[in-house]
Amino acid sequence: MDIRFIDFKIMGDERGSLIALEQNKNIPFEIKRVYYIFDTKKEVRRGFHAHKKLKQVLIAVKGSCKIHLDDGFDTKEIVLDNPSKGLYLDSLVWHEMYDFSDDCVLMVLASDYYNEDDYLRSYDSFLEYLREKSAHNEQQYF
Ligand code: T46
Repeated sequence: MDIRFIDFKIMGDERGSLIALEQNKNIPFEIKRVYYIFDTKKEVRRGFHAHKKLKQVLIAVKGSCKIHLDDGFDTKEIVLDNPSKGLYLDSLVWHEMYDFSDDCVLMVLASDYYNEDDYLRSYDSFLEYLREKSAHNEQQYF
């Protein structure tokens, strides 16, 4: 699975640290939306979807959480626990977030506005969408 982390430059001095996020620079798309998830209980698991088109960068700006990733072939568990590291999440990756620390603030930069039609919210519909897409690509190729 092609998972990409982005290392953000920390501009620190004796006063503390600062990170700047810029669209089409250290964030590889135009940023249309920012949201953040916080006060999530440790035992809660959320996500359980993939996006058809949306690209996102996830950053644990405080605390930590884990992410389960699944592209229909491979799965991976990754830990986000560093505000200077972003997880680039391409479209068509099933993801679940879990094991949130009490203080976790998970900030997400997204390439588009909120659109419920972009969500594949059942695992079966995700696999079906992948199958249809690869059949369509094969047809175009031959
Ligand atoms: C994702 C992961 C990482 C909105 O109205 N606008 C928004 O921009 C968002 C993100 C959500 N909502 C509504 C939709 C639901 O009624 O807020 C409620 C909670 O959203 P959801 O259940 O989708 O939350 P998560 O944590 O399962 O997923 C979120 C994002 O929705 C999703 O795109 O990739 O975080």
